[in-house]
Amino acid sequence: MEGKNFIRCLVFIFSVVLVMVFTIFNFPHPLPTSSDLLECATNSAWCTAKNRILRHPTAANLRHDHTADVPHHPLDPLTIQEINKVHKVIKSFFDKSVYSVHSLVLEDPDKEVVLKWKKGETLPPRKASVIARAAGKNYLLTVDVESGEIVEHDTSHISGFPLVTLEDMQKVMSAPLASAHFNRTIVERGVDPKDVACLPFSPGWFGKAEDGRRIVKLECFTTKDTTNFYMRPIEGIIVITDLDTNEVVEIIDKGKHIPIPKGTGTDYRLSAQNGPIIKLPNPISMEQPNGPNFVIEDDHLVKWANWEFHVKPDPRAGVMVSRARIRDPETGVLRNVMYQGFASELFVPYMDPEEAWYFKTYMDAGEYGFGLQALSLDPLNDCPRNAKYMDAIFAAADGTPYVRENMVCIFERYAGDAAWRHTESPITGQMIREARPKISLVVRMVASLANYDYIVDWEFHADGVIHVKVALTGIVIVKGTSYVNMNQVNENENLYGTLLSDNIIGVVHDHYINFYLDMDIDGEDNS
Ligand SMILES: *[C@@H]1O[C@H](CO)[C@@H](O)[C@H](O)[C@H]1NC(C)=O
Ligand SMILES: [Cu+2]
Repeated sequence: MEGKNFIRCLVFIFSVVLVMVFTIFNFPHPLPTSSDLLECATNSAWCTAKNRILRHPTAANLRHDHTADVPHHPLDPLTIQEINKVHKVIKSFFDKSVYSVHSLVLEDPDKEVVLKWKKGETLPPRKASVIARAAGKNYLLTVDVESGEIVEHDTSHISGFPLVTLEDMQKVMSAPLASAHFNRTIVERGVDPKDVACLPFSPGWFGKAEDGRRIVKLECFTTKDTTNFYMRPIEGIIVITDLDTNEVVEIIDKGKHIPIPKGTGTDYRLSAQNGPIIKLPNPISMEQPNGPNFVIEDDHLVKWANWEFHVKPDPRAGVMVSRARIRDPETGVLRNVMYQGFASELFVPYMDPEEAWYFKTYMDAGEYGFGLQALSLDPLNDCPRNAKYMDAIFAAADGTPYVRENMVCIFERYAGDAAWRHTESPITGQMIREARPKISLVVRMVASLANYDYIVDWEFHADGVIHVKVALTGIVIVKGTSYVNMNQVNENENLYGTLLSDNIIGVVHDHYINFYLDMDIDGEDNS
């Protein structure tokens, strides 16, 4: 590559590839109980399964003990010790009143401060940005980790609510069962309330009667005769619930004539497949006889080929890539490329105007936390053998830290392709043949947002390309219908989707993913 043209070769292709594949994955137990979620001391199926949601840093079976971790870089996420300190401050701030923490993350120092900072220098003051809720009020707090000083910001001009925590979801799922009306209508449809699973979909504001309340709509399924309850919706029932009090505000009870789709043939696990033979391929692995070409310094700084960047797990954004720089091959100087990049929001609107569907406009990052829903990766299946893993330290709703193991994997990818090659024609008399392998570096996480699994890759190439790929897999969310055949559908009728199987419609919808990209190619004067 010509040195002078080097900068022109810094081409950034951000393409979002949405691949809808109905694939096979293991979800060990559909509904953990709240005690599993917080303690995991019991030997329930959820606790003994691979993917635990929360693990306390004291758990003896953690792969890495993070209790003594210290920050090395101004953008390093808060450590266990730092979160513990902030937790103490919040607890005394709220005194004895009940509160919930919806976000507790590092308040990033100003960009100029980060840009000026050099390794070995003392870190800028470590601060935590906290979003909490108590007595029906939102709090936006900044806590100085060292001094414990707490600043409460005025939130009176801000509308809306903080994200729904895992604990909120856990708690609200059983709310409908407290309603006799709900039980009655469920039983009338031939469903035993014991088999019901209700999930909180699309929090939001749905009308004046709910003004000022943190409202979510629950949609319910039956888990009877299937692991894949998503295929067995109890269509038309929407339970409007207050997330703060767990109180059922209203039950929309329509669609009584719509049968619940059958459970047979819905198990997505490989072990349940029959008919055409589907089997997992033999294991494949890539050799790196001389070891990997990258290092992760001080837990978060990745150095590979000519690239250097900072990676951190974030409860809302999933993975944050910061201070991405590339070494100029002529001068050896590290040149700025991107100050920070992350998935800022996912937006999934369904396009069915019916009562039980119109509000399904998920904003997965802001409503549920793209990172909070990124569970532990399955080594060798989610990432290749040569991958290294990064754990996340997040704060639970009570403000205490927990460890999400193996949330991010980093690996070199080599598909056997050449990056550049040339063989000189023998007629010139020059015996030259040179081929350089094409290797890239991938930073990956997988967020499981209820039915969907988003695989997000930040792929770095030695020619300066950063390629962001999003793949979508998991299960489609469906709508119950009385139709079993398109012959029954009046030609003027709009199904707002496709009849996929007996009594099942796949509703038309989109997936939008927005990225925050602060590009700093050779300086901040970028647009
Ligand atoms: C509804 O059914 C569930 C499960 O059988 C039960 O635990 C609950 O008490 C019932 N609720 C009411 C209000 O009867
Ligand atoms: Cu979809």
